[in-house]
Amino acid sequence: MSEPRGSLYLVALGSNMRHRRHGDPRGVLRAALKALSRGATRLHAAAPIVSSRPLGPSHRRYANSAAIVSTALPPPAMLAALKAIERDFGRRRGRRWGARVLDLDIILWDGGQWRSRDLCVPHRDFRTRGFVLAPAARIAPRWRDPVTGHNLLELHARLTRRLPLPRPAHGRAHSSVGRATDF
Ligand code: A4P
Ligand code: MG
Repeated sequence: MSEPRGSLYLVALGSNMRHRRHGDPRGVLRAALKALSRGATRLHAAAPIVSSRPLGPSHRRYANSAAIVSTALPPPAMLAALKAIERDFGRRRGRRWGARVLDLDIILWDGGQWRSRDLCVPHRDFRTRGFVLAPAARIAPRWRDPVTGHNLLELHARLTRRLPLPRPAHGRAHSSVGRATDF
């Protein structure tokens, strides 16, 4: 079977609910990583699964991970593919930030930035979230955020040292950053 190469995406995975077949949130993420290696997507790297304190109203701890995925899908179709996997895992849309069996977010895309009504890439909040940056920096330390110009290792170091981030340069696309070769 041919490789569906085209674009690379950095995808964040989160779960804080059990699944009747896959078990606890770690089991859910392991199964989700397998799902990312089927169909229109290929899994290139997966970060070790971490346990994290919930941000927001949910009381249950999360399992989080990150994956590098290749696909021929452009960003809106990639979002639709991720939502289809979430649905397969029984995700129901409910309260924002409510407990969920599986959350798959697009964090970075090697094509740079994407803005539409339903999709914002890079993900709006990833620079302030350790549960995204820690796993992501393990698998793609040199992948550069096209908005701030910092790579994931730098963003993670800045977050853990609580250094302020420079103001995002909204609307400025850096065409030469974030390519696969930057890992
Ligand atoms: N959307 C826009 N941009 C994107 C993108 N880059 N990737 C839109 C994915 N979706 C994107 O997301 C809501 C809508 O955002 C989507 O329909 C899509 O059109 P959602 O997944 O349906 O709902 P959500 O996840 O409840 O909202 P949101 O704002 O995505 O929340 P987050 O940012 O995913 O945060 N604490 C810990 N420790 N670990 C976690 O993983 N996750 C959350 C959810 C809260 N607290 C957490 C964790
Ligand atoms: Mg989400």
